[in-house]
Amino acid sequence: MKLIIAIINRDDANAVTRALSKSGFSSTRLSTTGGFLMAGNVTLLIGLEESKVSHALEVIREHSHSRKQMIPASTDVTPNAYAPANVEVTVGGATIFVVDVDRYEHF
Ligand code: 2BA
Repeated sequence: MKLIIAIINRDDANAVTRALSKSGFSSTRLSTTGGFLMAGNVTLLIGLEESKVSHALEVIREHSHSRKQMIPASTDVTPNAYAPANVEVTVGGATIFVVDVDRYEHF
């Protein structure tokens, strides 16, 4: 058995979870925060058979879209300094980890 940990954009979360459910995958949705942008995102936990991992990843990929976001080039605020220019970062899509599950119990 495998566990997919999928960090996805908050704006895609409903579409992804709906599509997963429609395809027969159970998922648990956690509200999370990215450590870099400190913006809300969503982490999905999906337990499944190894043979179904590719299908689940395809469903997630289909409904996750990367976005460009502007952030300050520096967070240092130095008195009398020019305001830092913004830089563009590309926020995925989805960040996915697939891990082995040693044991699964469901009571
Ligand atoms: P954040 O940590 O808020 O990162 C948002 C986006 O900021 C990243 O998009 C990336 O484009 C940029 N970024 C992150 N760290 C950076 C750095 N040190 N320097 C410059 N730019 C940086 P994604 O890579 O698509 O990541 C989206 C979210 O996925 C992340 O939100 C984080 O919550 C999660 N994530 C990404 N990689 C991860 C990893 N290796 N382990 C755990 N979570 C991860």
